[in-house]
Amino acid sequence: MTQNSWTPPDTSRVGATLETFILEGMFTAPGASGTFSSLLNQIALAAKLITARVRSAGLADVLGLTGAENVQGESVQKLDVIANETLIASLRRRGHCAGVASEELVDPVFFDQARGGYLVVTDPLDGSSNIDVDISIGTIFGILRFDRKAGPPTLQHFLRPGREMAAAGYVIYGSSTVLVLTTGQGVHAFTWDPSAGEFFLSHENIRCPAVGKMYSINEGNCGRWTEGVRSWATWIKDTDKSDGRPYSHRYVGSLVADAHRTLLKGGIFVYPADTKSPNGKLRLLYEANPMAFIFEAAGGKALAGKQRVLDVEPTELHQRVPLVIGSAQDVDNYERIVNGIDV
Ligand code: AFP
Repeated sequence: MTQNSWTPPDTSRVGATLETFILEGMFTAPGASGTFSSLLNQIALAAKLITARVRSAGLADVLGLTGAENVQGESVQKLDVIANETLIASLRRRGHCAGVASEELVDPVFFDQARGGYLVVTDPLDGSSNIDVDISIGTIFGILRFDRKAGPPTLQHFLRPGREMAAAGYVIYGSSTVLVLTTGQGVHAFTWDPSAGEFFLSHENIRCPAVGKMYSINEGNCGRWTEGVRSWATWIKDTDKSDGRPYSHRYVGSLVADAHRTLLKGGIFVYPADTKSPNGKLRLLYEANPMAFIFEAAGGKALAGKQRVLDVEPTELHQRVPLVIGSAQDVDNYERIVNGIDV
C-alpha cells in the first residue's frame, strides 16, 4: 500500500456547496435567526430556476417583449416576468419573507401569512435589453430585517438606507451562473455546476483590488455629462505610465456584468447624473444599494453623487441615483477630479 501524501487544506472552504456553507452558519447576519439561512436557500432556489429558464430561453419561446411596459416605462421582456414570478413564489414559500419590492412591480407585494423576519428588494432580471443577444444578465437583491411584532409591513419599511441591509447579492447568468453573496462580513461567490445540480463555493472572501485598469461608463452619453465627469473621462484616457493610464474601456450595459468584472478585476463603473437623467438612471433600492453593500464589504467604494450610496435616505421605491462603484483608489480619483481637485 502506498502512503497517502496528500493532506487536505484546512482553512479554505472552496468547493463546499452553498447549502453546506449556509448550514454551517457562514452567512449568519448579526442578530439573525435560523430563518435567515432558510431565506438564502429560497433565493438560491430561485436562482437555479431562473438559470434553467435563461439557459433554454432561445428554445422555449421566452425571448422577446411582452408588449407591456414596467414601472420605469421600459419594455418588459417575457423573461423579466418569469424571473419576477419565480423569485416572488420562492420567497413566499417558507414564511420568512414578509414582502418583496421589485423593479417589475409598481408597489411592493406583502405576504400576509408570513411570520416575518425579512423584506427583500430586487431587480429580478437586470440588463434585460441584453436577453435576446445572449449577453450576461442577472438578478440583484437586498435583504432587510423586518420585525412583525411592530405591525404589518408597509411601503415605509422598504424606504431605509442601504447600510441597514442584513445581506445583499446578485446572480450573474453569464458563461456560468455565479451567485455572489454577503452579509457585510466577507463576500463569497458560488458557481453553479449544472451536472451536479449544486452551487459550489468558487471565490472565497473576494477583495476588490485597491486599484484597477478598466473603466466602465456609457461613453455615448458624453454630450450629456457635466464638465466634471468629462474631465475625469479625459483624464482616465490620458497616458501616464506611473499610474497605469490610459485605462481600458469596458461597458456591457448590464449592471450585473459590469459590476462583477469590476469587483473581481478592479477598476471603476460609473453611471452619472446627466442632462437626460438628472438623478442618474440606476435604481437606489434594488440596484445601487445591493451593489454598494457588496463593494464596501469587499474593500471597494460606492458613491451616489457626493455621498456614500449606503447613506442615501430613500424617499421613493423606484428612486434613481447616480452610481460610482469600484476599487477604492479609482473611486477616490473620480471623486477628486469631478470636484475639480488635482490627483
Ligand atoms: P435594462 O434592464 O433595461 O437592460 O437596463 C439595464 C440597466 O438598468 C443596467 O443594468 C445597466 O447598467 C444600465 O441600465 C445601462 O444603461 P444604458 O443603456 O443607458 O447605458
